[in-house]
Amino acid sequence: MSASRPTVLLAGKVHPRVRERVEADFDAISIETADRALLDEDARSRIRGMAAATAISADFIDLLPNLEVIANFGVGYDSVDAAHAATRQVMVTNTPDVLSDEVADTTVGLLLNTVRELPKAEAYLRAGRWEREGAYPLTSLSLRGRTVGIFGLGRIGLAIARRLEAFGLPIHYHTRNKRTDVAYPWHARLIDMAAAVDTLIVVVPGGAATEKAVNAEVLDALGPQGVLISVGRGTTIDEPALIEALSDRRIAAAGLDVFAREPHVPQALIDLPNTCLLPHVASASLSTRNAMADLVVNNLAAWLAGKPALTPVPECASFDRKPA
Ligand code: NAP
Ligand code: 8YV
Repeated sequence: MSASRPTVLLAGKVHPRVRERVEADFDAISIETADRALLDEDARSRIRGMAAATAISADFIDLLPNLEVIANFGVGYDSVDAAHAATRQVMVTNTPDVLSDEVADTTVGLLLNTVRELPKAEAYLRAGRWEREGAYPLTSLSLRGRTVGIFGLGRIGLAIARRLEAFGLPIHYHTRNKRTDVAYPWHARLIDMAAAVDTLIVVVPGGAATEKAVNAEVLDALGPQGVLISVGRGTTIDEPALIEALSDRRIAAAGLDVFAREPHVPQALIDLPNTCLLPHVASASLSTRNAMADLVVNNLAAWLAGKPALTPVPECASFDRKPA
């Protein structure tokens, strides 16, 4: 340990670039999970910063008396108890903007794969079935003529909307607050938007406010031609209700990048013919993950040097420092 270098905890399976930069600039302590048993008294009292790639509870935060900042790897920080951190004036940061375009690109790909069955068509070719059996069957679904509803028109939702506008699709949205900078129809209630569209894209943050918001009623309002695309958090979808709606063809298909209990994916979703499933890869390119890693470490470096956080979460904005 060096007296002049703050101690930073690497919690969880951190990105290699986060590890490399933290080890170069700070005294690093690594633990695989945020488990109190993994830190002795000395380590607990030394830790001033944390790079988080795992769930961080209020209890774990309270274990660290000199903690000043938690830099979360990801724009979604539902796994960090930011409200509790704020009560202790512990700064929490996330990684907004640097991943929005990547996630929006992936969402459009997932939508196309879901309605036009491209992964299945490729598997058909690779299995030699085109040559043996003839053309892949025509898809019952198409993007043409669809109306899209975006649940969560924030940074990523808007990037998705702009892309889908270029596809010629009308866009609606549901958020708690109506935006003043877009002309898309706004719905105050999710269920009303679901009834007005046939393609629902979910990109809201996780947490209690959105838990199981996409339930059986919303899926029924979407209707039998309905396509659900989920890239926000799996907890926002009532998964058993979704499985029933897909099995009964009360909606047509679903494309999912996120799941309620990752990395577990319910076998019923895997077995259904009308799902397209990805293992939480929307931001997972080398370049975007490196940009996220840099933002994590830059936030730690700024806060521990007495400067404002670069990307504080809203819960902590009130005690962010003013720029010099
Ligand atoms: P953002 O800019 O904060 O946007 C969030 C949007 O959701 C806002 O429009 C917000 O509007 C709306 N919203 C929040 N709570 C709501 C509620 N209870 N009911 C209705 N609308 C609500 O966040 P972002 O950068 O776009 O990221 C969104 C989420 O995407 C992240 O939190 C993360 O969970 C997820 N994500 C997933 C991946 C992936 O790999 N699959 C990658 C990146 C992000 P109002 O505040 O007006 O309601
Ligand atoms: C990451 C994400 O995959 O930013 C988010 O909220 O969900 C993704 O970009 C995740 O945070 C890292 O595992």
